[in-house]
This record gives sequence, structure tokens and C-alpha cells, in this order.
Amino acid sequence: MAIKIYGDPGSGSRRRVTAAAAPMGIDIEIVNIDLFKGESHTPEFLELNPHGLSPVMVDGDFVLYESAAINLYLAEKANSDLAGRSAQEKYEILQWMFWSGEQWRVFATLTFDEVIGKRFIGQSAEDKIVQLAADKLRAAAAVLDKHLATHTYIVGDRLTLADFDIASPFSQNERTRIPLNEFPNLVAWQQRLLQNVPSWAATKREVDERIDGALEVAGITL
Ligand SMILES: N[C@@H](CCC(=O)N[C@@H](CS)C(=O)NCC(=O)O)C(=O)O
Repeated sequence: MAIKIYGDPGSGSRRRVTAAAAPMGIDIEIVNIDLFKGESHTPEFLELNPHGLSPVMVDGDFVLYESAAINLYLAEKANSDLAGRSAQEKYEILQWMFWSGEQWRVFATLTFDEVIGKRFIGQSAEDKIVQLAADKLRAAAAVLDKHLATHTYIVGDRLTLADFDIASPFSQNERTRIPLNEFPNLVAWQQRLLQNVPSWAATKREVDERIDGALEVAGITL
């Protein structure tokens, strides 16, 4: 039975899983849910993830949410080196994944919710929140940019799960305009991922089409 991934094609978190599954060589079946219709808050979906968030993975009777955890599970299942070739490398990848969740993506998500999410419910962004998130992202990006001046990828100079986690904010960056383009090594690394990882390029097109389409239908100009 195929491993199912529930999520919306416009979601940067689903993108992290679907883009990583391809180079891991693991078969997944994508089950589309429409976040704009609140489909992650139906009683059936809340059985899978009571937080009402996607993606969710279902492998037989095993249910898992949080995309970083899903990616680690898939990597172990596929025996993929995207989660590390040695114990040391594995912990370095985990260091960046934990950092990404707590110091990086959270502020990108906050920006998305303020700048885009609120527009769908007829509200406008709180400037103070957008500014706080931008300051946090800029401080983190300065460190990342320095790291990427001497590294081709985040860990070990080859693609790992850390790259998918940390590249995630670029999914919405053209729309949220978070200040990542100020950092040349960060931009060059993102371009490298788009050029070298076909699934990262394909899922960018998928996210762009979905979100730009939803904005157009709702008559929202950013
Ligand atoms: N940390 C979570 C984030 C999940 C998340 O924020 N998912 C968003 C889409 S990117 C969602 O499902 N939002 C639906 C909602 O807020 O109603 C993960 O990595 O899976």
C-alpha cells in the first residue's frame, strides 16, 4: 500500500516532503486537500492531525504529522543518505532542521499569515508583526549567508534534508517579499537547488500556480 501524503499543492510544508521524496526514491501517493476551503479542519482530518495542519503522512495504520518528522521517517524507510551518511552528519542535519523550525520557518510562516493569509479573510497585515518577523529573518539570514559563502549545500556539501527545510521560505518569498534577496549566497544556494534538484523546481511551479491562482480568484493584488 502506497504511503499517502495529505496536503495542499500551495503549501511550502507539503513541498518539503514531496520535493524530498523524489531524490529519496520513495513512492508516495499525494492526496490533495484544499486549505482555502478549510479541509484541514474537517472532523476526518482532525482525526489525523488535531492541530488542523498539513502535511500528514499515512503509512498503513501509522499516522505522522510535521513535515520534518515525515521526511526523517521516509529517509529511514528508503535507506536514503539525505538524512546523513554518518552519525555526526545526521546530527548536523538535525541541528539545522531543529534550528529551521524554531528560528527560521516560524517567522516566514508568520509573515505569510500576515501578508497573504489575512487578505483572504478581509484583514490587513499588522506592520509591527511583519517588521518583527523581518528583523528575525534578517538576523538569521546573515548567519546563513556567511555559512553558505563556504558551503555548496547546508551540510556536507551535498543535498540533505536540511536544504529542503531551510529553503522552504523561498516558496512564498516572491509574494511575501521577506528580505532574503539581500543575501547573495542565500540566493545563489536557492538557485543551485532549483537548477540541480528537479523536484524542487517542479514543486516551485506547483506552489506558484496554486497560490497565484487563489489570489487571482479572490481578487487580491499584493
Ligand atoms: N510545522 C508544520 C507546519 C504545518 C503548516 O503550517 N501547514 C500549513 C500549510 S503550509 C497548514 O496546513 N495550514 C492550514 C491552517 O492553518 O488551517 C510542518 O512542518 O508540517
